[in-house]
Parts: sequence; structure tokens; C-alpha cells
Amino acid sequence: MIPQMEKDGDDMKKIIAISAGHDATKKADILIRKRIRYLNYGLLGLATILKHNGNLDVVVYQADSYSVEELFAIIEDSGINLLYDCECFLLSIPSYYSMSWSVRFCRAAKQRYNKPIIVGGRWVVDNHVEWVKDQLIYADTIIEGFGERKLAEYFRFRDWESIPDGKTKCFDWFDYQLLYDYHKYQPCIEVSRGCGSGCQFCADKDNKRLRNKPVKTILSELDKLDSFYGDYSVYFEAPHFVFEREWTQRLCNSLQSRKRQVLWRCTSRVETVPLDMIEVMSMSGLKVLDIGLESASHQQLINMHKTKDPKKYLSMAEKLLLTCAKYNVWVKFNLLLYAGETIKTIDETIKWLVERKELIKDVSVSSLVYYYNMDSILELQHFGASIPGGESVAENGFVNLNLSEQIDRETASQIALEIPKLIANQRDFYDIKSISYFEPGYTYSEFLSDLALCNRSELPFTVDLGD
Ligand code: B12
Ligand code: SF4
Repeated sequence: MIPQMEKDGDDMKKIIAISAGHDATKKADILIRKRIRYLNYGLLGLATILKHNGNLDVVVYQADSYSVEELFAIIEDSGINLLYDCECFLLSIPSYYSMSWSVRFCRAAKQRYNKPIIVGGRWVVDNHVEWVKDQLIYADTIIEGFGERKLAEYFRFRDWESIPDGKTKCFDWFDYQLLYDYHKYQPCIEVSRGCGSGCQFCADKDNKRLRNKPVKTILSELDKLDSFYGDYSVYFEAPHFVFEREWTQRLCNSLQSRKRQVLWRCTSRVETVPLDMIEVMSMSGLKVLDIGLESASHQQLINMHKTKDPKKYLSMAEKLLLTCAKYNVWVKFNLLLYAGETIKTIDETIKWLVERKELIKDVSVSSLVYYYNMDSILELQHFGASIPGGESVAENGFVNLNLSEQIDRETASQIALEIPKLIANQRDFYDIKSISYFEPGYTYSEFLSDLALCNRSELPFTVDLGD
């Protein structure tokens, strides 16, 4: 069904765009987790196009860790009467972890308000529309892939064919004022999409990377942010930030000549960061590099198709650490416990990290998850991984795998919690999250008060307060 936007008096009815929540964890550090806000910039970008290219009235709400009922209450409290003011719901599902929340949302929204519900989110929906339909029986329309042009067509923009396909272009900007409570989210700027570097565990491994967006577009986005954010840092979003040399030089020069200096952060690979440019990047505001190191075990690096030459790879990682330390850029490593992991491979990784502990600000460790939209599981099984008995990926869209006979998934998740404690204390954790993740204005002393109520053994850092 294609809606005609209804006019109610002079007011056009609103499109209510929702980023699906995830089930609130009962984890011991829940108070701190609630201060970390993951912005669904894919949805905010779509809303910006609906508003500014289609002249539609749209508001974005992030469900974060709120229940469906809490979210409805937040929307109503913000002045929207869902029964009378809402034209339709757009639901963005950012990962399979949000599926169960989405099932509850669709049921409640349909039964209570009976408005069209349009669902998207390519990491979940693509190639599994039938499965998603079976789960979300109250959803009206499910849209695969990038949403820019498809939503323009759905809402009958006169010039919908002129809206670029998301495969070919990033968002030009985000209108943060469309996001309810935007001041609780640190802003980001999308720089590139896709990657194609082939890491076996990653959903973006075969997607072509777009070249970095023009520096002048980034500068105009920063100017907009200056005008309505107080103190802020910015995440330059790209699944794999590639430092195209001339482009990076231009970006750094431009950032340095701005009146207001903004700290920035991005995610990249060990081999991609040009060490001879760290100094200039640091001077331009680069504060955190998130690096997908993934492992320091030679065997595991090869298994996950991260590199063919682990020795060279780890020596590059070390040089990167030394250079970043010299120019006061924090490095956070992302690590993945992968198929075929053993006590020996984990020890190898831990030893490498601990020997360089003073140079590493933090690590974030996860254990292999098999998602519905990944390649066949055969290669993972060949390395010794298995789906725990009685479970199947079609149940929830993901399964936490046993990594090997030696390391089952419970052991893996315990190890994933222990490794960061060897590297980071509460100050490191606070520092690294305060760039781009914590709610703006969340102070260290508020963090310490929240920390006092947490169970220390379950925190991903040590607590070192001299008490
Ligand atoms: C950047 C990123 C993040 C960012 C921003 C997320 C975001 N949604 O914008 C942050 C750091 C917040 C993040 C967090 C997480 N992420 Co993440 N993330 C990525 C990454 C690197 C790129 C995402 C991206 O391309 N964004 C760019 C925008 C433009 O694309 P998009 O979000 O897909 O939006 C487009 C379409 O999906 C569609 N669309 C979206 N919503 C809607 C709604 C409608 C109605 C329609 C029609 C269309 C539509 O149109 C959009 C514009 O084209 C990917 C892939 C990778 N290489 O690792 C992983 C990835 C998406 N993340 C993943 C995961 C698991 C997570 C976490 C759950 C991690 C965790 N365990 O905590 C959290 C979940 C956060 C949450 N609130 O749910 C997985 C998802 C796996 C899966 N299939 O479920 C991925 C694929 C990585 C992987 N493991 O391979 N992530
Ligand atoms: S470099 Fe990062 S984004 Fe690219 S395929 Fe590997 S894990 Fe995915």
C-alpha cells in the first residue's frame, strides 16, 4: 500500500521513524551502558532525505534500551498523539539483536494505533524477507537494501529517480534536529560505505567501498554542527576508514584552519593507517583510532583471512602503537575470539597485548557470532566451531558459536570479559567512551557514582581508585 500523506487541518501527519531497541540487558554495568548511545545514522540520513527532499514531516526516536511501552510513552510525552498525529511508522532494525524487540513493537503498534509499518535495515532484511515477514506478521511493507531511493519511490517523490542509490553515495548530511533528544547523542559524519577487505566474519567483506566524500561536504556538516552542539567530538563513520593521502592532507589542513577544534575518531585497519601522517592528523584533532586488530595469534589471523603474513602484520601494529603514543592519539583495538581458538592461541594474543599494555588505551573483545546473512558455516566448522546443541540460526537470526572443543561459547564470553581488564582501568574506559559514545556532558564524577553501584567483577575494565 502506498500512503497519501493526509492533511489534518493545516498539519501534515507525521512519519514516526524508530530505531529498534534491544532487550535491556540485566548486566551488572547497566547504569553505565545506558549512558552509551549508539546513533543509528542510517535511519537519521533517511529521515533527512524525507524531510528535505520530500518535504515530509518526520521525527526520529531511538528506542535504545527502552521497552516498547516506554518508547510509546516517550513519544506521547514529546507531544505526539500517535492515534491522531501519526501517518505511519518506519522501523529500522540495525542488527539481529533487535529482532525480538521489533516483534513486540510491531504487534503493539498495530493493535493500538493501526498505522502502516514499513520495515528496513539491510543487515537483517536482505536475502531474508520471508523469514522477517514470518517474524513481523504485523509489518505492512518490508524494504530490502539501501533505503534512500526506495523510500523516495514509496512516498511518491516527484523526482524519486534522482535520489542516489545508497550503493553509490553516502549521506550529504544529517539533520540532527529531526532526532528526538538529539543532544543526548554525539554526532557523526558519514565519510564512506562498504569495505571489501574480505575478513571472513564481516558482513561488509564483499561490499565495494565508496571513495571518501568530498572534504568540503564534511566542512559544511561541521559548520552546521557547530551551530547547535555545545562541546562535541565527531565520529568519521566508515566501516573501514581509508586515509586516501591527498584527501587526508586536505582534511587535516582544513580542520586545522577552522576556528573551533573538534576531536575526531574513526575505525580502520592496521595496514591502512599512514604512520607519517599521524602527527598532522593529531594536530587536526584525531584523538581515537579504533583498529580491527582482531587477534595476535598467527594461526587465528590466517583463519579469519585478516592477513597472509601475521608476523609483518603484528610488527606494523606495534609501529602504529608507538607512533600514536608519540603524538598522543589513543588506540583502541577490537579483538575477535574466532573459530579454532584454543588456550594456546588466546595466550598468544594476551601475551602480545600485555607486553604493549602501556601503549594501548583499551580493547574491546567479542566472541564469534554466526549471523543468518553470513556465508556458509562450513569453513567455521572446519576450524572446529559448532552451533550449540538444539539451537539453530533461523530461530533468532544469530547464534553464539562454540569456538572449538576446548573453548565453548561460555568460556569464550568469560575470556572476552577478562581480557580488557588486563589492559584498561576505569579512567581509560571513561576516556575512550567519552569521545563519541557517552551522552554529551556525562562527567567523570557521575561515571564514578554509577560505577559505585556496579558489580566490579562484571565490568570490562579494572577499578583502580586506591580504595
Ligand atoms: C557503523 C556500524 C555501527 C555503528 C552505527 C550503526 C548504524 N546502524 O548506523 C554502531 C557503532 C552504533 C554499531 C553498533 C552495533 N553494531 Co554495527 N556496524 C556498523 C558497520 C561498520 C557499518 C554500518 C553501516 O554501513 N552504516 C551506514 C548506513 C548508511 O547503512 P545502514 O545503517 O545499513 O542503513 C541503510 C539501510 O540498512 C537502510 N535502512 C536502515 N533503516 C531502514 C529503515 C527503513 C524503513 C528502510 C526502508 C530502510 C532502512 O537504509 C539505510 C540507508 O541506506 C556495520 C558493517 C561492518 N562492516 O561491520 C556493522 C554491523 C551492522 N553492526 C553489527 C552489530 C552486531 C552491531 C551491534 C549489535 C554490536 C554489539 N554487539 O553491540 C551494535 C548494535 C547497535 C544498535 N543500537 O542496535 C553487525 C550486524 C550483524 C547482523 N546481521 O545483525 C554488522 C553487520 C557488523 C558485522 N558483525 O558484520 N554499528
Ligand atoms: S576491514 Fe573491517 S569492515 Fe572491512 S571486511 Fe574487515 S572487518 Fe569488515
